[in-house]
Amino acid sequence: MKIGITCYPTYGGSGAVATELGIALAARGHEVHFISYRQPFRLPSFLPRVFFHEVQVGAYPLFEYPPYDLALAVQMHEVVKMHGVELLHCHYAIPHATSAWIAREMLRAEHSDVAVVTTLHGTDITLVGQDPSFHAITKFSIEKSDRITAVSDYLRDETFNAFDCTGCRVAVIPNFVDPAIYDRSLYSRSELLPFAGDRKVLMHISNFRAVKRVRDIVRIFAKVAAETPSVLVMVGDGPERPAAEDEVRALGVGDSVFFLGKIETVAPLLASADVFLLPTSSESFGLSALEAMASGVPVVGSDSGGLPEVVTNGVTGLLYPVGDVDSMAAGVLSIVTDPARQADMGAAGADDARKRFALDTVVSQYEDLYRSALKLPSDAH
Ligand code: GMT
Repeated sequence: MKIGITCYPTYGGSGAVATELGIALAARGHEVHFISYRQPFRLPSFLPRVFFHEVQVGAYPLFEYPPYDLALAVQMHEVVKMHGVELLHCHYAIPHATSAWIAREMLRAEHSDVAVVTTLHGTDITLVGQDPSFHAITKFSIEKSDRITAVSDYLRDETFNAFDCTGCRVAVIPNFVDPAIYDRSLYSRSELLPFAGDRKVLMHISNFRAVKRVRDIVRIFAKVAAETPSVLVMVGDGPERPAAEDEVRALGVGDSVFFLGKIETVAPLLASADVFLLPTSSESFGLSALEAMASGVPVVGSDSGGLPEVVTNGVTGLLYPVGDVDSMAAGVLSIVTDPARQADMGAAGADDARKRFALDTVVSQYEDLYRSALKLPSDAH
């Protein structure tokens, strides 16, 4: 198949999933065309059967808000015509699904066509899509997609609730990990994090937005560090980083908290962690938690959104009510002070990640969905 993939190319789970899906599809022989305003951050410079088409938005003094969605629609239309792309797979509803609908209408006016698949990732439904300025266009764009997927049961249900989308058929296809990359045995912690020494390593990776509750992460860490020698490694960047840094100063833990900034390849870091923290207020899936599990790292986080579908409470991690910093700190301590428990939970997470979220299984699910959108026989390539 010839597949166009549009995603946000910058740091974030939806772009990571879209890019790794495209790479896996190309490895299976499909031709993949990424269409976005920048090369996706997890896409290496060249791979066979993988192409990148940059969306250029023309500048004009009248444009206080340059219309990226229209430029994207034009680029999608162009790529379909030039390369015979059969299907556009949009990751994150707005504006990608809207642009794909426009591109398809343009093609139909020329007696051509393209199938549109939209994968809902999280805040496109739970936050941004519910903003009054985007609600109607989000609902419209979802309903006009040929196939819709959500990354968790939670997100599928939220889609029905938020958009009263009774006619929508939302297939749940979870996110996935490549076990060949997220493998603890491949990396050496002492080389990578020499500053940690023998101390326990608590880690968080995100784009530091308000939903991540980064102040809670620092508060949990301060309680743990008061009981056992530990460091906190914060990976990523975003609007709430100053708030986290404020909390570090306020709690006087600056000499054991390390902000590493945006890092594209996180597998070696995760393999160096003892516990992964994700106390987010609402996470539709929690790709970073899955990557931690695959790396043999127990997850301590909140019992909300789609996270309980990824982390099995008491088996591969510990989940508590949002904001319950005391319990989360006690949970971390119960893991890091009991090496056997930490090893069991880590091994259970790695095993579960390989069984329930294996790359091969999930990519096959997407292939089946594409074939059904294109009305191809189920085993045709
Ligand atoms: O929806 C977002 O906030 C953005 C998105 C991203 O690009 O990081 O994150 C969402 O998609 C990820 C990949 O499917 C999920 O693992 C994250 O849980 C989800 N974020 C939220 O729901 C807050």
